[in-house]
Amino acid sequence: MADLIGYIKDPLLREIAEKVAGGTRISPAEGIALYEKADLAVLGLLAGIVRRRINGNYAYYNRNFHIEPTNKCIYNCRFCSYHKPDGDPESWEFSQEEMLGIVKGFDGRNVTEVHIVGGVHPGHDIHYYGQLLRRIKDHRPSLHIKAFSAIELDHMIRISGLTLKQGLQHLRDCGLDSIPGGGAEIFDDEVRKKIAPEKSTADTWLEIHETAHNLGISSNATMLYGHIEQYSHRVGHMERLRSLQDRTKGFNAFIPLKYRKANNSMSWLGEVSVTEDLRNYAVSRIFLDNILHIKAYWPMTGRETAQLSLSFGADDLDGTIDDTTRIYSMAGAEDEHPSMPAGEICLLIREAGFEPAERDSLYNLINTFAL
Ligand code: V47
Ligand code: SF4
Repeated sequence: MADLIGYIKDPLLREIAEKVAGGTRISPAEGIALYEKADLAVLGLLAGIVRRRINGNYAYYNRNFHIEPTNKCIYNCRFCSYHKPDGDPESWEFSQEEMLGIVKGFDGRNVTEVHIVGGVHPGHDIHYYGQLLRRIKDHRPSLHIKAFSAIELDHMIRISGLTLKQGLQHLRDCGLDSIPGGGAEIFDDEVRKKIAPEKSTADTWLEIHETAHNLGISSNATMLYGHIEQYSHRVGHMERLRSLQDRTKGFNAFIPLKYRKANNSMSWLGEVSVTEDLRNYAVSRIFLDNILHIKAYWPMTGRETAQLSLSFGADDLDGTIDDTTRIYSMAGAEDEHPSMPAGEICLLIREAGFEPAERDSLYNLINTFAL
């Protein structure tokens, strides 16, 4: 593949391409140049080189389900189609019994992970969520619990009067295994203030993840793109993640999340194209040389874009989900009842020319035999 670089005519792009092929890190200015100047074919070529260097021909997936404890939220992010204030007739919350009931519904079924994320409930503190973690672990000790975005953590720890370190230590002791990537949005303060004015700051998001990493709790990172941000904001966001990863090595995966326009107050912006999605996967794969996995979260992208993204740097499709999330269908994603059996995920991966690899939540291989 590296021989093809000779066909790149633009001198700056050829220089960047040679760096990427040689395994040298690119600068933020070069990241912006890729977004601005490189066409889809060049980006696919370069992202493919990095992807194969890190992940070979594997495309990962896992067997998971979600619990969304509540859609009640004290914040009002402009892009969010999901949240309702406490007391709103469309607001809801599960009791701990009901959430445990969801976990028990998977008894005897081959799942390895539960992903728990919801709105920022005004009254639920760290002791409430700690108890939930303990009850899930008591019931099924081997289930990996990936739970609570940094925004939920910030609130639940603050109202409990603990420091971040104490709060995360407590949750870890209760059974928290890793932290999902939500709430990162875009780190640039100006853009963040416009799309999520009340939300925890970028510095807080990063501090929570760094504290967690230092306590041995790994995490994911997201980036919400395709709204009012510029390419420089995307690169600035990834640069902050890349430097944190240099210090801690605690991020498992990076998950670009395309802004979806249904039922929220930014709908007038529309949505970016699938081409832009693929270009964005590719630049993130090239830029984030120290985050091993790029996840195409299929309930949000749709199955076809997720499949295509494997040729533009993504190496992970998330999991089987089993119709347990509503966040994206409410924002306009095509799959109203997202659920994909492992066999179907494997087929999709094979059709794209890659080898399906079932993983656990920390990307240890579970198996690679054909399903
Ligand atoms: O932070 C909300 C995003 C995130 C919209 O870590 C929207 O494995 C697009 O972080 N259009 C929460 N995106 C979900 C999340 C996640 C999902 C899957 C896997 C993992 C993981 C993490 O959802 C929020 C926000 O960025 N979001 N509304 C919308 N209209
Ligand atoms: Fe609340 Fe999260 Fe929606 Fe923001 S994105 S309003 S924090 S549920």
